[in-house]
Amino acid sequence: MSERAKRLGDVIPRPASVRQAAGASFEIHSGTAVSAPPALEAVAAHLGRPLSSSGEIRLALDTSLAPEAYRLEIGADGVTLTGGSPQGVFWGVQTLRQLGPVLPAGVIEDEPRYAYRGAMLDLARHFFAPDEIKAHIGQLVQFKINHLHLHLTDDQGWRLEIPGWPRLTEISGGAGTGCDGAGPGFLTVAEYADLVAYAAERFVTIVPEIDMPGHVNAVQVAYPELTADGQPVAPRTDAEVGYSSLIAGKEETYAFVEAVLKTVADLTPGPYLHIGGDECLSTPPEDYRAFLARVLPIPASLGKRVIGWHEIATVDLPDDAIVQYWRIEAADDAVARAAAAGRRVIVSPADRTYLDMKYDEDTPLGLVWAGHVGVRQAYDWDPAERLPGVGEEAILGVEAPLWSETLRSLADVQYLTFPRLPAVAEVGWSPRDGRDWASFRERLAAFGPVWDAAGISYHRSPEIDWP
Ligand code: TNX
Repeated sequence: MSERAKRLGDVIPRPASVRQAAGASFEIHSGTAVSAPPALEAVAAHLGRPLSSSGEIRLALDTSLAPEAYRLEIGADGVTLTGGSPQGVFWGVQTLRQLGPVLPAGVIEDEPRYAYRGAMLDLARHFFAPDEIKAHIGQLVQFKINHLHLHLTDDQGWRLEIPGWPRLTEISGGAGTGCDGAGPGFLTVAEYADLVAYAAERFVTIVPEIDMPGHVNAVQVAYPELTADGQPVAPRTDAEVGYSSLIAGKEETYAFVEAVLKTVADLTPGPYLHIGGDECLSTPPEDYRAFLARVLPIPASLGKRVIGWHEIATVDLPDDAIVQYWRIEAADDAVARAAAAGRRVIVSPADRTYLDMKYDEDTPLGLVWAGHVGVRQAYDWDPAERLPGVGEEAILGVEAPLWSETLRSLADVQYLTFPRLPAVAEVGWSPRDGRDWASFRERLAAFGPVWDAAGISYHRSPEIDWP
C-alpha cells in the first residue's frame, strides 16, 4: 500500500457505511500486535502480525451482526474489528489491509448486498496449476469475492481426477488437450481437496462445474461408449461450441453422471454442484428435458444444491435450483418465470461481467462476441435492473466468469481480471446508492502501485488515471 494517508472510505468494494472522525489517526507500526480470541486466531494470522493479549488490533465476534458483516473502529489507541463470524472478521481484515498503515480515525460498518459474489475460472480450455489457482484466490479475496466457480470440464479437456474413470484425465487431461493443445493438465483428487481447503481458509467456497449434456467431447474421446453409436470421436482443440452431447436415451450416460457427481460432491464441502446445461445446440429439446429430468435431482440426493446456466430454466426445476444468467440481451422469459416461481438467480450478463471479453479493440487477449467490456461497462449497471421480472429478492448474487480459450498463463488471467473484477465485486457487495463511477475510478487508481509492487499483470485501462 502507498504510504499516503487514505480517507477511511478508500476501499473497494466501497463499504456500506463510513464515518470518518476528525483528528487523530492510528498508525500500524512494526511492533503492532493482534489480540484475538481462540476462534479468531486463524483469521488473525492473515494480518501477518504477532498475537498478544495486549495487541492494538483487537479482533472480536458479535453474533448479532450478519455472518459476513463487520465493524471497524479506529481510534488513537488502536483498532477494534468485530465480525458477525470469522468470515466477517476476514473481510474486515481485507479492508484494513487496503487502508494501509496509516488509518484515519472513525468507524466503518459494512456488510454485503448479495450473499454470492463469484469469479469463475475455466480450467478446461486451458489448465491452470494449483499454485496458480491459489495465487488467483489470494487476489480475489482482497475484493471480498466469496465463491470461486471452477469450470472443470468442456469439449477440449477434463481437469479433475475421477476414481474409477481413469481415462477422463489420462486421455482428456493429458498432452495436447486444451485450446490449440496448449493447456494440458488436471487436478488429482488430493490437489482438488487441498485447493478446497486453501480456499476455505480464505472463506471462499469452491463451486465445481461438470458441464453437461453438451460440452462433453473430452468425455466421449475418453469413453466412446458414451457416444450415440459407441464409435470413437476425435479430440478437439478448437473453440467451437454446441456440437457434442451426452445421450439422453442411454443408461450408460446416467451411470457416468451419477459416479462423477458423487465423487465431486464427496470432495466438495461447499453447498453447490454446477451441472452446466449451456449451449446444448446438438441435443434435441426433448432429449435435453429428459436428461435434465434425471440429472437435476442428483445434487440434492448428494446433499448439494444444483446450479445450472440459464438454459436449464426452460425445464422443470427443483425448488432449490439456482439459475445462472449469462446472456447479453436484456430479457429472458424463462429466467423471469423461474424467478417468479421462487428460484434464485446468479447474474452474469456477458456484456457486463465476462472477463474474457476484450476491454477494447486493442486488447491482445479475449473474445468479442458480447462486445467490448471496459471498466466502466463492468461497473455502471445494476443486477436488480438487468432482467425484467428478476428483482432484488430473486438475486443470489453476481459472478464474473473467465473463459480461457485465449489464455496461456497466470499473467493472462490477471490481465483480463484486473481491473474489471474489482468493478463486479463492488456491484455485488456495495449498496446501490453507495456506488458511483467517479468515486470508483479514483479508488481503483490507487491499486496501480499495489499491483505493480505485487507483480500483477493488470491492464492499465485508459479509463483510469493511474498514478
Ligand atoms: C459461451 S457462456 C460459453 C462458453 C464459452 C464462452 C466464451 C457459456 C455458458 N458458455 O462455452 O467459453 O461463451 O465467452
